[in-house]
Amino acid sequence: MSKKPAQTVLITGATSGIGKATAKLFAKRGYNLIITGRRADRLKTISEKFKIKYGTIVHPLCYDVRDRAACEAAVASIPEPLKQIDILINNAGLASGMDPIHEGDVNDWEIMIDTNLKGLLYMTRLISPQMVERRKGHIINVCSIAGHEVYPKGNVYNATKSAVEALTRSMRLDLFQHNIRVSMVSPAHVEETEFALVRFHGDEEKSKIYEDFNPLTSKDIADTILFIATRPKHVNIQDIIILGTQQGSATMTDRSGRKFD
Ligand code: NDP
Ligand code: 8X3
Repeated sequence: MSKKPAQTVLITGATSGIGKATAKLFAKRGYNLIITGRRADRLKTISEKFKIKYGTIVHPLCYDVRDRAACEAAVASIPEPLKQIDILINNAGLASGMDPIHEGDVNDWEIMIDTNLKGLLYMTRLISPQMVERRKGHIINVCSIAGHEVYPKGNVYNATKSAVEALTRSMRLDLFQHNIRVSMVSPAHVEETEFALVRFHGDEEKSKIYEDFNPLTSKDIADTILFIATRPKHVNIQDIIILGTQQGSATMTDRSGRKFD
């Protein structure tokens, strides 16, 4: 019996955190990978490591998801055997700054809107037509608990993730009749990521937000994404909202120490 060809998964923002952990898990499972991000050195190291360790195809694409022309050029450059993408994981994203609305930095706002929203849209617009044509595909958006709950000083980040939540539902309405699944995962705090460092503009002190409780790990989210992607074909998971056990909501965290180490 001939072996089923490996599926191809494109993961945006795979140079660190959730995207990198997800790439590792899918590589381990034998998927062909296309990994993206802006840091060429990391893409090179990760792809070489995964190729050797897991014997899978890993194709790096270095570009900025905010740049529409760069997204188009990157997707056009994908080599023929990988052009048919089975799973698109829209993960690249960030919070930039955490200020009350009247003190917010408009530059931070534009970065979040352009990355979390426009980047996700550009990539979806480029990849989804071939999925529709083949009547085969799965789009998994990395949303956040911030797309379900707002919190003080979360304003624009909350707005972008609420938009991801709305888009995920709306995309499904457009795509379900083409046999395309659209899902999302909505995590609360996740460590083993650069999220806090990026949010606080590289301030290491301010970024120490995970030390006094057990947050989720990037692997927890990778496991969840793999679970979503590997359900039987007739099953489409809309959303998995996932919090660490020491979190009650986006704003309620038991910071009395790490209980599960
Ligand atoms: P990281 O900062 O570790 O990872 C973010 C990834 O996105 C990096 O690979 C980065 O790559 C990429 N990225 C950011 N901006 C761009 C851009 N303009 N163009 C291309 N790639 C970009 O954080 P996380 O792993 O935590 O974040 C991943 C996703 O998870 C985000 O959408 C975030 O909102 C979401 N999330 C995170 C949570 C957390 O607590 N950590 C909780 C809930 C959701 P590079 O810098 O190389 O471009
Ligand atoms: C990241 C989690 O709670 O900082 O999306 O918004 S939170």
